[in-house]
Amino acid sequence: MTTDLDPASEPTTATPEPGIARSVAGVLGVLAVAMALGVGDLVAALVAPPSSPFLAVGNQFIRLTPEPLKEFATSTFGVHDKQVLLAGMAVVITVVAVIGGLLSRRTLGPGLTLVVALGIIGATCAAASPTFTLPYLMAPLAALVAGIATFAVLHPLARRAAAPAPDRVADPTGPRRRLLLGLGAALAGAGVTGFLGRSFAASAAAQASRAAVGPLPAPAGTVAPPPVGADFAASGTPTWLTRNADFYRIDTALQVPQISTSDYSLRIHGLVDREIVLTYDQLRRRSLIEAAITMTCVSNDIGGNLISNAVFLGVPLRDLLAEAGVRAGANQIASTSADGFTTGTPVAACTDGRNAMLALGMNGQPLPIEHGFPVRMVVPGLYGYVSGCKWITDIELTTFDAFRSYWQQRGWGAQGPVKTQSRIDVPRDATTVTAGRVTIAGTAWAQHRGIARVEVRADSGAWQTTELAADASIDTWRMWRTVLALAPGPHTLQVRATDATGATQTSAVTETIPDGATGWHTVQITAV
Ligand SMILES: Nc1nc2c(c(=O)[nH]1)N[C@H]1C(S)=C(S)[C@@H](COP(=O)(O)O)O[C@H]1N2
Ligand SMILES: [Mo]
Repeated sequence: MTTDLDPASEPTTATPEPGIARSVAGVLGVLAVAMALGVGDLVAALVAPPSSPFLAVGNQFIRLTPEPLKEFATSTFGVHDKQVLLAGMAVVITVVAVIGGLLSRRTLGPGLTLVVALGIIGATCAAASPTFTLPYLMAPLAALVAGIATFAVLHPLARRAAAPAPDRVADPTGPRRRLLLGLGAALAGAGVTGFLGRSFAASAAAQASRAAVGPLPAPAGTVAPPPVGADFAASGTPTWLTRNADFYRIDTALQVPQISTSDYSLRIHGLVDREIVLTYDQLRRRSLIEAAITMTCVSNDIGGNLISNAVFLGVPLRDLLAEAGVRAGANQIASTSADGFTTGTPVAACTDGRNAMLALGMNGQPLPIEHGFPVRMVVPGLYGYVSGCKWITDIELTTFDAFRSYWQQRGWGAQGPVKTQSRIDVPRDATTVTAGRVTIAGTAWAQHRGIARVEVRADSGAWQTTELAADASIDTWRMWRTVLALAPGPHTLQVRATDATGATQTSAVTETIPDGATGWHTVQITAV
């Protein structure tokens, strides 16, 4: 064991002799932390996936992030906000680890203190998970032990390698070799545990379970075939149906819940006459409905693309609610997902005859895992944050006074009816078109009211009514197109929609928070 033999160097810390080289010290810090995170991730994958220290910290960050920052993240990074968060965390943790290593060039203390501090942060975040149970502490604990052990083993090796020559007469390259071996082993250990952790977490079990679902039962009754001419994709709008792989994805899950149908059950309770518990098989054996439903995120900015359309197959909510017997006074359905996220849906929207359902299928396939496999709620006409609970495991009949859902707790509206909106898909903002007859095409939506008219105008001129695509359903988006004569020069194009109740989309621009953006989508183009 080396000790500090040179007290004279204390005040300056500039004497490099007995200290570990800066580069090596930084690497030590990073490897100790990497090993901790790798082991933590692996143990979490085996014991309790949400307790992975790295992800637990990320999840806690998501839960605590102040609204404006979260809004900025979704509007700037869209559906990639999670990757950006994880990358940002990796950078911060690396910097902290390097600093920890650098502070430990002579003694173990500072580096160990840092590893312990990170361990405590990891454990605290895991403990703050809404689905916390005692086993959640195992992964952070294992991470802590792995981090301390790695640092405590590598540090003396590095000290010896940095020690002056007398130590090494017999075997001059020995200490360096052993250090390199140690560093290599730690790197491999962190890599292998991290890789295994990630592979186990992307549970083969849930994927296999989804593959084993097989063809879902046909819905009862006849279902209208997808309408012909429901989009103007040839003119540049999205296709009427969105492929599962292209369907927008928004959730707070850094790690998507992995559930096998055999483990799945749903409880319906609260203000009901009879509590019901249903397995996946019981759900799929019930009478099913199928309907195209356009889902929209409340965080969709004017002209944004957090909107998609799919055919969902599922159990009508009104049947389940009737069976449970909703008590008088219950006006809210509080839904909880396997990862603790909650939505709060008006009971009325699930019993008024619309196609509100617990969806098992999406576009002819079992729900994709990231869209809620095995079961999610879908309610036409409501934003996803109040109605689209994915990985749903619990439904409690309650009141709006008694329960505030995840996003309501964070300042968003209790009720989330989708606002009438429209978007210009072509030409895109800040592009150049050939002057003359220019095709303008786009998308409009007013779910569960329907789109009756879409108008466009150039340069604040007269509004011109556009051609609407085939009317599929009041619950789905509607594409539109027209041709405008545009002279050479800059032009401002605007669109507004009128829903089937006769209400025209407001020009007043509002933020997405608390209950959805309003305002006309406007693009600036140049005709040449
Ligand atoms: N479990 C869970 N369900 C959730 C969310 C979530 O974060 N967790 N986000 C909601 C929001 S805000 C939206 S817009 C929709 C998006 O559904 P999608 O990802 O299938 O498009 O899911 C809703 N359901
Ligand atoms: Mo959303």
